[in-house]
Amino acid sequence: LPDTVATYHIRTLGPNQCCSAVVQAIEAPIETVWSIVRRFDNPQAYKQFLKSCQVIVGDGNNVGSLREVHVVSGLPAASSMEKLEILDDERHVLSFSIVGGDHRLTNYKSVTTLHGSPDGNGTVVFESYVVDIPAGNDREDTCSFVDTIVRCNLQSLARVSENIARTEALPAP
Ligand code: A8S
Repeated sequence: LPDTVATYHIRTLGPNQCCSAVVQAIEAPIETVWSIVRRFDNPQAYKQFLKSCQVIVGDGNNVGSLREVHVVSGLPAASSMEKLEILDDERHVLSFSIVGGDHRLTNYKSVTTLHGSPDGNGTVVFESYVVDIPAGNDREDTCSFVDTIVRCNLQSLARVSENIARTEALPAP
């Protein structure tokens, strides 16, 4: 496993917390994928459950920036307040935590790392998270709910990145 996986994804859990991770292979160069992931101010570019985002504190490029995201209708939540924890352009690491909102994901924290394939044409994305298990739910329910959202987000990230990569690969007219 790459170094940054061990460094960023292995954490300790509190007694009433659960964690999981999702991996997604993408047929696009790491810098293409990173240009989308690193935009803390624009998560709705690939997170399809989000309809808008406003940066409330900071500029979205610095640790400590806060964003408020609004969720599409039909989900059991309307908004979430999220804080940028890590933005590392060299190692391709982004981490945010959830600090408020009208949903049940208390103490949620995720880390996303990108890993380029040796030939330069592909990327593997690792996203892991930790969250409190809400009262009345169990570990399995909580992880399957969050895993579903994260898996959808990373599949959408793959589609968006691969579309850009295809366009960039077209010969000049
Ligand atoms: C992310 C990850 C997650 C987002 C969840 C898990 C969320 O935006 C949605 C539904 C909820 O019930 C919680 O990377 C919350 O965005 C889609 C509003 C936080």
